[in-house]
Amino acid sequence: MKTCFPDIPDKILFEGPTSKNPLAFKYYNPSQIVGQKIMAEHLRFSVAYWHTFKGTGMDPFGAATFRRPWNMGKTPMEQAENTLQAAFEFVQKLGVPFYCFHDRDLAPEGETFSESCQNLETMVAKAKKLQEETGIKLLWGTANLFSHPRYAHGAATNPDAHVFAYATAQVKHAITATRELGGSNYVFWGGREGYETLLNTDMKREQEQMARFFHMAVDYAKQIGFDGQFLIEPKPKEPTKHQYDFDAATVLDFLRAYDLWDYFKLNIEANHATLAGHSFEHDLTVASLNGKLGSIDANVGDPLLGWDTDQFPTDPVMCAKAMLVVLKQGGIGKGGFNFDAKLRRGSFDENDLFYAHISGMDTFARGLTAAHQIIEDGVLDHFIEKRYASYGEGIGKQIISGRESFDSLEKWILKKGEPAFKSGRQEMLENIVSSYV
Ligand code: XUL
Ligand code: CO
Repeated sequence: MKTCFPDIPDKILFEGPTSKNPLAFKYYNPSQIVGQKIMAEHLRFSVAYWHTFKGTGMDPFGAATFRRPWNMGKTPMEQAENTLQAAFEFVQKLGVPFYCFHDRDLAPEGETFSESCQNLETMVAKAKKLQEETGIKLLWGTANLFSHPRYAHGAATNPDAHVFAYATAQVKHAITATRELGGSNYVFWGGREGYETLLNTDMKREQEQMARFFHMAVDYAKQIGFDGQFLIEPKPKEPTKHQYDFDAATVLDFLRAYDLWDYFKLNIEANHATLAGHSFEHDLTVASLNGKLGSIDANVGDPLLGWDTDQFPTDPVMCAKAMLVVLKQGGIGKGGFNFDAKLRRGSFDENDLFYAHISGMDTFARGLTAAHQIIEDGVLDHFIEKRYASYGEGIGKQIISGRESFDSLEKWILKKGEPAFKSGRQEMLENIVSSYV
């Protein structure tokens, strides 16, 4: 097939912050060393197949605006093959090491379950060949358990055992495909695992079913020797009103309660964290301090809109705060930064896909270098250390040692009286962080 991106050079290059070329990186310089690693190894960027190659620009008010040449083949399988070619051309030109897919955007759903599996197998074989030829790797695979009408009431949490069984069979093939392609991770996003009304829902049963489903997935991964990391991606509100995987804290509690702790980490998505009423760095921190930050879906919501707009990140301060969390845990490990982000409906040119990814990559690169320097200079760490210094001596040290009680501390207070007032210096610290970006 001929090129899908004729205006784009073979490779998007780093030209530095003074460049005016919109098809060049200003900050993302893959080979630049930041601390112990080069930028490419820190950021492990990935392109999301569903938005970038299968996104249509459709919204509830209007039809598709993206007319991608690769989605115009005669049959669904021909379209899938054209899309795969376009995807590898795009990822290669952008110079990103990874991609991610849902089973149903790599290969179309067939008339029967067997035909769907066959389509997937055919496309996996083709993807494997292109991976070998280009060196591009799979960051993670996943299954689409939310688009088909059979999943209207959920997949693993569906009240109908028949649908539960269908979902497990589908995921079996998605994990197999991910293993076949050497995927570093496999992601579980609940999709419709939640409910609309308790008038028709047994919440306890549904959560138990979800746990059962995860245990079966763990067993299957062991059975076939899949050594990728299992990740759960929390998200509140959408598509169901009450999602069981609401945020990082909710998912961690679920893993503890159902004996799944050792088998899963989290894939934290910025726009999901903010939909849950948290900042991106909050949910990253909740995951990280529990040793569970496995990967990141790099996007951003619109502060004026209350839904999952999945935009490309453009705020380097937000990215610096995120990168502080990642650097402090020693990196993102087997995970990466997957642009689960889409163009606005009016940005319908193929070239817009490049502008968007370049912008997101530059923004994260700025966040990375800023966070690294903030840590090197110890500005925040030093302040935080001083803020808690009272626990390192005197009564604070005693409290930590476990030797104090309500009674003994009351006696101490009766002697010492009121504590001194100490400012948290929030505005000063905010200005310090922006001065590094
Ligand atoms: C949906 C979402 C998904 C997951 C993978 O909001 O983020 O695309 O990342 O299923
Ligand atoms: Co996501």
